[in-house]
Amino acid sequence: PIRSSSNGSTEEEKTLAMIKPDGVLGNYTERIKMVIVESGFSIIRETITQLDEHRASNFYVEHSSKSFFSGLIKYMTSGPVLVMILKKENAVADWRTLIGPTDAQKAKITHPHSIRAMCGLDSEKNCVHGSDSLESAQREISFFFGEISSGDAVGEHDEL
Ligand code: IDP
Repeated sequence: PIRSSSNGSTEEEKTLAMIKPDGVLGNYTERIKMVIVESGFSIIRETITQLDEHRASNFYVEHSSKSFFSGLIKYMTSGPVLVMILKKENAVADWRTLIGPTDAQKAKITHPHSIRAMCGLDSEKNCVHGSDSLESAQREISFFFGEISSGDAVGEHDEL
């Protein structure tokens, strides 16, 4: 059950984080994980996987009509990705803040301490992914890890 809270700020949340192929191949994995832990997130699950065209297209289905879609799929299938479930209060929004804006070039100027500023290249090759809402987080966690994790607040007996 989801714990009730008046302002929502004390909810433990889970979000999906991904180090994209440029981040993995560029050897940023350990540095990014250090930032994650130092920022108060727990990495409760992780797996490394290689997306094929079908899975990448499914993951990014909301962008299938965009002009950048085919480039995005080519990029996302160009090497392995490291997928993690992160847990913390306000994990969804806080992870989005930590990764910075989509365009890594802009991130270097406006959010110089963000992860995308550290290891991203441009508006496509931006090194990391983060769920943009609780609903996306639940879908994306299920996408990679199955139905083990409903996104409900977790109690102390939760194995995750
Ligand atoms: P987000 O990852 O910051 O949430 P979205 O708009 O959901 O950004 O786009 C998903 C991914 O598609 C981005 O992370 C990036 O890799 C790619 N992308 C987004 N916009 C562009 C673009 O204008 N050109 C090329 N690739 C893009």
